[in-house]
Amino acid sequence: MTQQNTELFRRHTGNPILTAADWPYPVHSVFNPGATLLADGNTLLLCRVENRTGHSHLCAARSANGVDGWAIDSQPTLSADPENYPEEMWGIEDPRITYVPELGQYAVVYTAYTRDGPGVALALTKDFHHFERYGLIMQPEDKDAALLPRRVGGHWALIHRPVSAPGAHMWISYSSNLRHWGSHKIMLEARLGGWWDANRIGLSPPPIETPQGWLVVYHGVRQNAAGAIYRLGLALFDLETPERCLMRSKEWIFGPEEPYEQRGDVDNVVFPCGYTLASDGDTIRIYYGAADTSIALATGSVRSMLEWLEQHR
Ligand code: BMA
Repeated sequence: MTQQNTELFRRHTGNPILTAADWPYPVHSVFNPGATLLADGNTLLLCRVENRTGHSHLCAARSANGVDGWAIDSQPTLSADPENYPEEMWGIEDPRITYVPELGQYAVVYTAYTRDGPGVALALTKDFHHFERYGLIMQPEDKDAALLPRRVGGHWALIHRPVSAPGAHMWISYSSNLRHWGSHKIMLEARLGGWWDANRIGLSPPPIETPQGWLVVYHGVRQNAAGAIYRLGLALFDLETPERCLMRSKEWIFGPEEPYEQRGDVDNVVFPCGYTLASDGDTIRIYYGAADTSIALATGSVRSMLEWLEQHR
């Protein structure tokens, strides 16, 4: 089984591809990047960067091949702005990027770290230099959110992960204006007991639109005596009714195995917030935070992910 799973995603041999040492200004750690392919063909990563205050901001890194030669912004690209957005008082984290053709803009959905815990914030941008902030769109405690790239049934759709006792599940909500959200539906529940994805799950990168449905890579958090282990699983959702789950994997597809994933500020974490899809429509590059310390890359195939899900549902 492990062998099969290893084949689903191939880690880049040069991992981690980005670390704090690559940054043009002093930072403590870089992880959990959102990702997108820009119109000029460059890969853009919007990285979560933590400095020695312990708070995070977002910083863009661009590369022609998506692997190396990163041009990193010389200062923070998007910083917390607690004077105008008090909900960002403890920083901003974990961006998910969706290109929205109808708006001709990228939607960046990120975590605003409020006094009452994480909430979901939205900003739109055309160029990752100027941002139009919408502020908090889901109150705490809520995170792990991404916008779908197009309307569903005439409405925008946001996947997110509110926390409620005793569990944390994936939800989807709808809006006509990106500001006011309703028609909340549960999308995927954390399992119970001994499962790898018991009690706490969340969306990882934005969903991948395929002819078979929205393919979702989600994370499951397994608590054990030594702490938590963050691993990834797959689920498929109906294209026009995305709260309808068509298939869900029993096993995880990717977990911390390499030293840079197992040891860091937070041990045993693989946490992707973004991917890019090659022009063949199949080759997928997943960019992930490793142990809340550095950024790593793994490559896979959407077709193989769908086949694997069919076999392991
Ligand atoms: C999650 C998020 C991520 C982080 C992970 C492991 O809850 O806060 O930003 O990578 O925990 O610490």
